[in-house]
Amino acid sequence: MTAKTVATAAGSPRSPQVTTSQSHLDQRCIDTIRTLAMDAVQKANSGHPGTPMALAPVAYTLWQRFLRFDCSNPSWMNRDRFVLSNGHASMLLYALLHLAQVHDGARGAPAVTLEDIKQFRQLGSRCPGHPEYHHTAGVEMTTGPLGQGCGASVGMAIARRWLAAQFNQPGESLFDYNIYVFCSDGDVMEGVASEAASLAGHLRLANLCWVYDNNHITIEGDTALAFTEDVAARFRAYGWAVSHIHDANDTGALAQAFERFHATDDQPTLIIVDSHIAYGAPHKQDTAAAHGEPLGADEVKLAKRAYGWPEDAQFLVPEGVYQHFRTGIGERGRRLAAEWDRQLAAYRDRYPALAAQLDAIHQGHLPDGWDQELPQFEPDPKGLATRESSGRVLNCLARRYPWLIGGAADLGGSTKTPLLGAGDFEPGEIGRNLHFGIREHAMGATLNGMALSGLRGFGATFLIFSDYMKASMRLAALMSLPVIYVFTHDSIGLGEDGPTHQPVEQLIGLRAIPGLITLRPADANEAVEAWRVVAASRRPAALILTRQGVPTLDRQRYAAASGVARGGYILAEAPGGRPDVILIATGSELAPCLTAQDALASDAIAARVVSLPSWELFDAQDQAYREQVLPAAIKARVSVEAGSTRGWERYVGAEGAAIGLHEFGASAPAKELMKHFGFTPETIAAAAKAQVAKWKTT
Ligand SMILES: Cc1ncc(C[n+]2csc(CCOP(=O)(O)OP(=O)(O)O)c2C)c(N)n1
Repeated sequence: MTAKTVATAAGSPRSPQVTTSQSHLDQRCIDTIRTLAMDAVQKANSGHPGTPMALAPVAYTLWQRFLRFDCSNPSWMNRDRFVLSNGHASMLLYALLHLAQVHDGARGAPAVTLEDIKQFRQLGSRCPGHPEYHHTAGVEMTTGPLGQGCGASVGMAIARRWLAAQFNQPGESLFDYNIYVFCSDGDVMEGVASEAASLAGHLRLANLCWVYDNNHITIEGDTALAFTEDVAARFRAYGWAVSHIHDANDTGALAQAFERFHATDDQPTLIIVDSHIAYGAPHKQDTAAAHGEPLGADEVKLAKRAYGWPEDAQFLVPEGVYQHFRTGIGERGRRLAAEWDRQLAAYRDRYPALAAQLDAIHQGHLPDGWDQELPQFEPDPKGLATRESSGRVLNCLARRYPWLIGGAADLGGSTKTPLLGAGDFEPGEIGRNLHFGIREHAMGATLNGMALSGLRGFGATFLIFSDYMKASMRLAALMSLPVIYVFTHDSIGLGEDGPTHQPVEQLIGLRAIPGLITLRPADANEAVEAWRVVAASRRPAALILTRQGVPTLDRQRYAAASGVARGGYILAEAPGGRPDVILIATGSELAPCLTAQDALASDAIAARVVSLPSWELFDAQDQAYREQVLPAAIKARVSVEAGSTRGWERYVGAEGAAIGLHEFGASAPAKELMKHFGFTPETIAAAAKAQVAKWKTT
């Protein structure tokens, strides 16, 4: 080992004289990461150079010496996970993926080429502005919204613990991987990370290690502007083990901190690393200017000079660098993965049923016979709440779906989501009922991490509180993760809790998220079908369920609930099969439409009733089917949904009638509220008559 001093060129008073102690080759690798990041940001004329420059030695130490990651197979199941929660430092990750020569098996090509790095942030490059899951092999998740990587990592740690409990056998430890997260001041400030850290501490997730880049700089300047708490004390209070490394370039001390993490088996670890943003850049180091903008050509040269780098060389990967990565992380990962493959082969012989489950998890398949126990509900005018029928269906499904695990944000009883007899997931117990506590945002983020680890996670709360977890839901949709959200108490129909709890704009907000499926079943059998759709889907889905009872419709009289799979279907054809008007509803508003249909019939108006539980699924049907359900020629239309009417014009037309809410609800018994706000057969029938009259005269 040689000691190396890096002095910044211009001798700015803020520039530290940092002594490093690593071999010459190690230093060359570290500086390659730094200069690739600087050059890429400079060429793109946008991006964040400062943090990759600061964290290069930390990332290098972790990857080169500790990370168990097979660069030739980045989806190896027992790999350590590396999450860059401060996703704006994406060039740090891209440089690592490139230098470690991570291979994208699906494309049969390197995950990141030097050309990709030169095309940083350009259309089609494997190096987009922030790391994107599915887009670049080796990127464990999409990050950018600060805090989300931290939050998801807790789900990854939960999943790892669950996988180990489910699959490891005496002498056969298939799962023992760790989850490493790099995070910044912004991550540590965000509420979602704080919620998640609290949960991780409670659960004693010892396989989780966050590395906090304590550089004291955010966009607006020094963190002293807004962030003066004692982070170490906070994390200790959460139940974390905390180390503090005072110099990001001290790779020896960093290695010791990672070793301490490995030796800790009863709590998560936070390693606080003091670093200098834009390390080595004489005028930008330790300033917010190193954030979110290129250093400038002159400053890049000066920083290179400080590293002892050829000043005019760009995108330089000096001799020996690739080879050094190959003999470090490359060989270690390949050897470990090969050993694991041999272990798995023996495991297949001894535990074929478990091995089949593992394959299904890895490939994202459903277990055989997953839907065999799904129930059917008898017609019942009194019926039951869809949260109740959903809970029963969920339990039937879970019996056949061992890796379906989840819980609620302290509303298990109200959302009917506990898996009976499946045990709790707690420090001393590894069951399938998670208790997220009152931490909706962490729940959303955690579910992402679980899904990224192959588990089928569900999370439940009241629909109104979906707002708290929206950022994580958006990321789930962006990553196409099959997370399941169970949102109950879905309208003013929840009654006396009043406007603070009564969703109005939530449904249309969720429907606006690209890729998310929303499903608002109208009765118990639609709830069965909704769960069937959700289980088979590879996209995130939200079930929107009532608190109050709804009748279980007689499917001899009305169409089969299997129509739910198409998003919308003709539930009750108009008398004579020639509708004068179409009534369209979701959830609890469907039954009043059926009553209105009867009332209209006695006034010689033929109404068709369409159940439209999922806009997304219906919109995905072919034109012929949509035309069959909602024929363009029938312009008299009424939609009924106890939520915002925004968007319903898509189905009723600009001149159709949309019965919904234009204000927050009120505190009163549900039945009174439904009447007060106009969700009665009488108002529906009146609106239908007005529509019929309107379209007759125009
Ligand atoms: C939730 C969220 N809010 C705001 C931003 C915009 N943003 C990007 S980086 C950043 C702060 C950067 O400071 P820090 O987290 O300390 O990162 P570092 O300076 O160490 O790179 C902000 C506010 C974001 N990405 N995510």
